[in-house]
Amino acid sequence: MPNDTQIRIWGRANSVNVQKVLWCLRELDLSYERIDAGMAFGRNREPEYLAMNPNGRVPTLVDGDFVLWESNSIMRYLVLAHAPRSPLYPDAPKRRAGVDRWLDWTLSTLQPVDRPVFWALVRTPVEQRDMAAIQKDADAEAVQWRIVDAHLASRRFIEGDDFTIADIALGAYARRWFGVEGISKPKLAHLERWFGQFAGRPGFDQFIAPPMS
Ligand SMILES: N[C@@H](CCC(=O)N[C@@H](CS)C(=O)NCC(=O)O)C(=O)O
Repeated sequence: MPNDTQIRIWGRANSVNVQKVLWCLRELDLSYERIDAGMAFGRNREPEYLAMNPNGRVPTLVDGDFVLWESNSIMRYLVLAHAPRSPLYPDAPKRRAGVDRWLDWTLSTLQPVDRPVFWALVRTPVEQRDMAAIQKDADAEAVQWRIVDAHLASRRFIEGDDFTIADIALGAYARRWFGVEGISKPKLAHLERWFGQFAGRPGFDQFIAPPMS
């Protein structure tokens, strides 16, 4: 394993945005140290943390004297700085733009519809759940997953033959979508087939597949 122990990741391992970064680090075979922060762990509202990341959110990357927040930007940086020839984030402008649009779409479109469903079914006590409202939110999320499903009809991975950081970003959310129970979800065969390829990838098995919390 290369000597990259100057990489430090701040953030709890059950955060989807931290999980993306951890999966990416594993794909790149980079070593790092992770420090728990956020929710029950606290630390992210302390002045030292806010000096690194004024949002008070996780993850934050520290690489030597370089500090970066925003999980998708961290994934891009990790490839460009530590594995610039890696197909995880392709060089060719059109291929890179294809990857970038899914990274942007995940933040702008998928995350807002995933959040209420995930929080209601994973982080809310059963007796406090309003299942009718949750089903409505799940239906709104399904609309977005149908777009991914249709795109995958003719592609092995989201942007073609190569696994990229766009698969990581979408895959981390897909694990939540497939993992939540108690709502009705449409059968999306292409999405299922695509998601089924990730089992066995060490970063997926270690950081994404474990029980959600
Ligand atoms: N767009 C940001 C979102 C960061 C974010 O909202 N992180 C959540 C966890 S997924 C957070 O910090 N929540 C507060 C906490 O954990 O205390 C990113 O992708 O890094």
